[in-house]
Amino acid sequence: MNLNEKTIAELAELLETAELKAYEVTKITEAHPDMDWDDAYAIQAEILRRKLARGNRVVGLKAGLTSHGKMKQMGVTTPVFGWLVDYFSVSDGGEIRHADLIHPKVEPEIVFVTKKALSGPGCHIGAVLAATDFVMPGIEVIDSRYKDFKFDLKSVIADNCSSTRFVLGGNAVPVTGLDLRTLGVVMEKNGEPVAIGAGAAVLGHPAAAIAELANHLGARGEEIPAGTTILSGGVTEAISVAPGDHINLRIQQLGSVSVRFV
Ligand code: OOG
Ligand code: MG
Repeated sequence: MNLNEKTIAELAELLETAELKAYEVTKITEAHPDMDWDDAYAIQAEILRRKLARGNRVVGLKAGLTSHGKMKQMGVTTPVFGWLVDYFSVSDGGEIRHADLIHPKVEPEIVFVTKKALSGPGCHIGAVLAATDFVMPGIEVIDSRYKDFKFDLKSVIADNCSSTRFVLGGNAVPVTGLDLRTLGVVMEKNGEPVAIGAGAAVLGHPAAAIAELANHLGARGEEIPAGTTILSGGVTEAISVAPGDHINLRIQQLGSVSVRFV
């Protein structure tokens, strides 16, 4: 680690305040070009610590930058991991106030809910499928706190991977007999298909994103507990939204979920 505790606390405060007050900031690697991966995850953890101290609770985890579409859009090559807290969750068919956010985008995601703990190193898709209770469709809303939604990997990790809201819905389907690679994914904005893909876009198999998360946590002496909801990462590039937009995500065999921006 190259940053001291005070700098980590200051950067966490900067990024969390930008999130809560919905304004953009300069990406933090400009002032701290020497920060490393551990610094980035330490800032992310400090933002979570602040929220937990205020009474928020963790309701899920996420992997991001797991598909070719996302990596290409953001110009990066490595998956990143973050957490989801209570007020991020929006009900299916619900509304999100655009003015509460900076420059939100939506992503179509296959969401896993576990029934057994998963730990790494060595976690693989077989272990993930054995530990999965069910999968379901989810719309993730991301909102980078950085100017023009532009960042590098360390900056985005510190910013909890742009997390801000998510919507779960559709059917909760057990994975037995389901080929997650060939599940078709169609996301519509105002009735027009704007993002189309299949599960294999996520690391060849969406369960691989969950395995990578378990391995990432394993390297830190942590695991994915049973009963965890996990977003496996946008299948396609993220789509910008404006007030008035209605988003509907359909995933083959998993049903649909929708949200409206007001
Ligand atoms: C980082 C978050 C990426 C995903 O599903 O790929 C993410 C970003 O693109 O802002 O949530
Ligand atoms: Mg995502």
